[in-house]
Amino acid sequence: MSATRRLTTAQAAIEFLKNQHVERDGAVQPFFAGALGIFGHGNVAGIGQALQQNPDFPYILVRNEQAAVHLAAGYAKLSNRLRTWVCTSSIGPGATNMVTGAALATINRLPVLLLPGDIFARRNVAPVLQQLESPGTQDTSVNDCFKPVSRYWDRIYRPEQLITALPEAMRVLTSPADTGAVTLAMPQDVQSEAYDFPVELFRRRTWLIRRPVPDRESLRRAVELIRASRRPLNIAGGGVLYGEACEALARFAVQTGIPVAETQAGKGSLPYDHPQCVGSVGATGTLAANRLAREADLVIGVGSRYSDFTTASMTAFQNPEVRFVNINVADFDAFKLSAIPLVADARVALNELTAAVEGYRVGDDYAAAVKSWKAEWEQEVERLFHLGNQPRPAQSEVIGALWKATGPRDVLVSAAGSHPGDLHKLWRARSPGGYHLEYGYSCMGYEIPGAIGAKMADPSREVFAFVGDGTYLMTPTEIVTAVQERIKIIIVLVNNHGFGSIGGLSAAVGCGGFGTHDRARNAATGQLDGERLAVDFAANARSLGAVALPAANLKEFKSALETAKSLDRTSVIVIETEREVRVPSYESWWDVAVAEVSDNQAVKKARADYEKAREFERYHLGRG
Ligand SMILES: Cc1ncc(C[n+]2csc(CCOP(=O)(O)OP(=O)(O)O)c2C)c(N)n1
Ligand SMILES: [Mg+2]
Repeated sequence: MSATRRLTTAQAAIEFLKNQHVERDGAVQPFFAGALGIFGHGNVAGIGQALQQNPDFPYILVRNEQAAVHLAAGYAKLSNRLRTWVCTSSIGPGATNMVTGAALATINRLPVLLLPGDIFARRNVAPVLQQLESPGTQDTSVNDCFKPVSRYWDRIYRPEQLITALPEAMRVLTSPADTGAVTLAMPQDVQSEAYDFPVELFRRRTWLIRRPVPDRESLRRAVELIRASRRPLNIAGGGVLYGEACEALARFAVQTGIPVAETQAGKGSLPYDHPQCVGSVGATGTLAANRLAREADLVIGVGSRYSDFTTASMTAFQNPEVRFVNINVADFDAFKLSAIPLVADARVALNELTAAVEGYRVGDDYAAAVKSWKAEWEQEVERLFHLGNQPRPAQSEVIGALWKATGPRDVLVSAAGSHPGDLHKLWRARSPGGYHLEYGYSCMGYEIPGAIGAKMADPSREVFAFVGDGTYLMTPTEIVTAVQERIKIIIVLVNNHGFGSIGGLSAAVGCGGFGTHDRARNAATGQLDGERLAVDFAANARSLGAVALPAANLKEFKSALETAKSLDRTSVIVIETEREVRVPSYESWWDVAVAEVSDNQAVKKARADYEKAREFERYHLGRG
């Protein structure tokens, strides 16, 4: 008989998780920083009790379960996916609050482990508080909602199921190709049940984060394509950062002269002033990158999932001869756009390519075009940073002032609103991880908990959360968690009185900004076009424990930034901007389907333009 330890299911889970480590490039570290969550009757006596008896596995109380998952995702993102948190919730609403966070983590390929409480496995006392009943089966609960948004999902009906479920959870969480949210639903009664677990389950384990090499024949074909290409373009995605392949990318780009454009997740792969860096690409791309993409005969995608923003809804690549080589650890992504798939680690594949294409260099004309378009773009950024708009500044000026106040290692966190587009174009990234955009799910409410997670991942970096008024109103409450944990972040709240982004989109689809302004119900019209809502953001921030720094203009904004930097507490800077002065798009578009029939002239016109623009959408079915 092998040795056993008698523990509850919850105690065994925590004991196991505490002992999991990861190793990459020889460096070993614990995979979990601890647990985040909120207790209710569905986890307090099980997981709650287990956490209490494991003080070396820190527990952090958050204010909303969704925010716990965002915090874990932000932490994992700035840790290049080598560390994360466990998120625990009660059953019912506490659990379903985490579904949005799970989707965000899975879409962004960020590891988070969720342990939602679940209904009684024993069933005799059903329906328990918050139980979803079904007349057709007793084997369903709200936690089934996690199935499509988890990369691994399991329900632990018996204590011994942990012995096989936990290693599966770790396999997925530590897999660069498969990672995302992992959900282990934990029925409330089972959490507290004792079992004689094998001692082996609790030994220290180290999961090797592999760096797979590309297939030889695929590499040979990719090299052939590169050598034959005259207008090649690299697209750097999140995989470059997560795989710590920035230097390898820089060497490849410098040796070959191939310019590097960046996705939201990949921005910061090269510093903005690197000669080969042409900035953002796609729907929110720069002039330089979008022109290069349009004419490219070869696109080398590194660690990208080719979202519609990157491909400008499949209109970005117009050269009829364009081919793709995709370096990606995931088969799924590597095969996109009929590419030659290099299913491999980004760093390894780039190093091998660099050696194999020695002697190849882009032509002088192409290099000259890259240089001059890049210079033209930098001038455009300067223009937008200094519009001098009165009486309120434009958002681009706020971004410019913020950029000047930040240091090269500082981290900028954002996710939704007009900010991701503006920042993708204008932010001058200077270090890997410094540009932290959650743009897989673009989830309003990620910014504050995500920034707290980023700060926890690297306390040596100053972390800024850039949020709109709409986003702030959705989840300001994790400020309380930041205060509780004595964590300093700087929140920059740009108030344009509503949804500037969606308001602009609404106008573009012929709907005139309907439902996107912060205005009261108007008794005369029956619409939301009454007086402006007088939300006092500074008072709100103060009430939650932050230092509030309202700024009436750009000058005050700059001085508020200096004050915020000098503090050791979380602060919220509030600045009003002019909603209608926007950053344009640059020779690009995004497919948002306009109503096909309407009596409204503006909608009809938008539909006609839309149909014309759609003619540029392409399938990339490859050749050979
Ligand atoms: C959770 C969630 N709900 C809805 C949306 C759709 N959406 C995207 S941007 C936006 C408005 C954001 O407003 P604000 O934060 O004020 O930024 P602004 O658009 O004014 O720049 C909305 C509603 C979203 N991305 N996330
Ligand atoms: Mg707004």
